[in-house]
Amino acid sequence: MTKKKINVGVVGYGFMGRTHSNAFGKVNQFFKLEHQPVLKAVCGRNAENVAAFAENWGYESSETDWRALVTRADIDLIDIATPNDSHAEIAIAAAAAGKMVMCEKPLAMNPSQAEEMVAAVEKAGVANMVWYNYRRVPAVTLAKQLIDEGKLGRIFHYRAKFLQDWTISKDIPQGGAGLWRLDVNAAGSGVTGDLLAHCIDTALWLNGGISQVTAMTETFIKERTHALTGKVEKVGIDDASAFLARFSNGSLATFEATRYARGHKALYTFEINGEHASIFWDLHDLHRLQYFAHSDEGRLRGWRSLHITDGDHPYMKNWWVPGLQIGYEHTFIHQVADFLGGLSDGKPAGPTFRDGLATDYVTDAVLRSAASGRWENVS
Ligand code: SOE
Repeated sequence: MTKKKINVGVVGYGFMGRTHSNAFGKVNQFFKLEHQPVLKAVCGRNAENVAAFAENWGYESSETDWRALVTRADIDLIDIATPNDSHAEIAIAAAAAGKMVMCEKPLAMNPSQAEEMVAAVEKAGVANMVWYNYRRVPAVTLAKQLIDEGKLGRIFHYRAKFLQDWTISKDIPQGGAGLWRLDVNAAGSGVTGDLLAHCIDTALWLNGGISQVTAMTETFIKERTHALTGKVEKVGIDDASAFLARFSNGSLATFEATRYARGHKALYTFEINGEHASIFWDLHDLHRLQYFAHSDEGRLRGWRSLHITDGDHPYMKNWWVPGLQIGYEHTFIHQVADFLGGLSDGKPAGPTFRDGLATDYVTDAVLRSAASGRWENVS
C-alpha cells in the first residue's frame, strides 16, 4: 500500500528534538499505518549545529528561522520542540498557515496563552497534540484500560510524585540552551510546569477532572548566574512543589515534584487505590505494573508484579516477542502512531491542545494556591 506522506518540520533540536525525530523516523517500521512521516526539515538558530543534526537524523533540509519553516508549502505538520516561551507563537502561526501542530509539554507559559493556542488550532481545523508521552508507556495505558473496565471500582486515592536531583548545586547557572528550565522567562514555572504537569496529565486521563487544589512551593536556591547575561539574577522558578487535590469524582490526591531529592533522577510514580483494587507504577521500572485485587482468593491475595511485555498488552504486539522489554523512547513512537491513527479514523488521539489546556489550568491553580496560601478552584 502506498502510504500518505506527512511532511514534518521540527522546530528545536535539543533533548526533545531527538526524541521526536527518533519517533517520526521509526514509527512506520513498527506500526502498520496509512500515513508516513517524512523528515522534511529541522529548524534551529545555529546554522552549523542544525545542519549537523539534520544530517545525523536524516532530515532533507534545515532552516534557521521558524517563520520560514511554518509557511513552507512542502510542510504538512509543525512539531514544536523548543523551550516553553516560544510554543504559543509558533503554534498559532503554524495553525494559521494550515499546518497540523504537535507541541512539547507544557502547552504554554500560562492558561491564557494556552487558550489562544486551542482557539487557533480549532479555528483552523488542524490536527493537534501535546507530547505528554508517559500516557503511552504500555503499563500506564494498561492502567487506563483497567480503570475504564471498572476493575478498581470507585476510586478513593490518587498519589503521584516526580522526583529529580539535578539542580541541587548552587553553581549551576540558569538560562541558555541546556538550562532554560531554570529560567522563569523561558520556562514559565519550575517543577510545577515541567514535572507536575506530567503527573497531572496522567491523572486527568486516568481519574478525570481536578476541581480544587491547595499547594506549597519553594525556591531553595534564590539566585543563580544567568548563562546569557553573565550576571547573578534572582531565580523565579519553583524548585519544589507539592499539592493536595480533590477530583470531581470525589477522590483525594497528593502530588509532589522536586529537583532536590538527592538520589532520584526521574522517579515518576503513581498509586491509585480503588474499592476493589489498587495500582502502582514507577518510571524507573516502567515495564511493570503492580496490581492488588481484593477479589483474589484470600490465601493468595497480594500485590502482583505484572511484566507488561506480552502481545495482549497495549502496543506490545508491535515490538519484539513476549518477555522482552521496551523503554522511554518507545512512548514517543506510540504517540506518533496514535496521532497518525487518529488522522485515518477521524478520532483525534489525545492529549489534544484542549487536554493540554486542562493541565495548564491545574498547574495555574497550584501556583495561585502556593501564592495565596488558600485552596483554589481549577478553572
Ligand atoms: C526535566 O529534567 C525533564 O527532562 C522533563 O522536562 C521531561 O518532560 C521529563 O520527561 C524528564 O525530565
